[in-house]
Amino acid sequence: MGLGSNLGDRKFELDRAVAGLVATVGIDVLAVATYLETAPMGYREQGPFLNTVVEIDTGLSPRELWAVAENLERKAARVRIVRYGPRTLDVDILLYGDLVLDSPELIIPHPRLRERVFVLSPLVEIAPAILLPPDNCPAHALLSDLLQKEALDAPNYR
Ligand code: PH2
Ligand code: MG
Ligand code: MG
Repeated sequence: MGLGSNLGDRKFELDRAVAGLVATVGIDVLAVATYLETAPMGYREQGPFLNTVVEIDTGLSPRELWAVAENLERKAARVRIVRYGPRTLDVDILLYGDLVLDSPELIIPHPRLRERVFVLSPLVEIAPAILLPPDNCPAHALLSDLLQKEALDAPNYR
């Protein structure tokens, strides 16, 4: 699961979301990555995010899990004015084992997972050898590509 917050007490929001996952019947939390402060991607005119990734074991179906995520967001009284804009809490299903699901409501793996350092970095921290479906691409390889590109794009690069 990918967690993000850039409104209110961001650490409190992530802590509460993790506690909510721990307290959910049918979910075992296996690992929580270090909270990472990240610059906003997509819509830039907003405050920095606190992001993390949580590894869980679950008997819930993807749809049931999605409902849990929605509930956690609702509890955080999520406010979101613009798409990709500021929010108190965002809870995304990043991966569900090796499952590939392409439905109107839910896409797994998360469609923007491979472009996002703020997801790949905590993901690789807790699952260094993870391979992404459907092509078994190593997440750490995607991450180092992105970090290299970022370094080249940086304004102070010469
Ligand atoms: N979430 C977004 C859009 N942009 N940027 C960062 N750094 N972290 C996020 O969690 C994030 C974002 C939409 O979900
Ligand atoms: Mg998101
Ligand atoms: Mg979301």
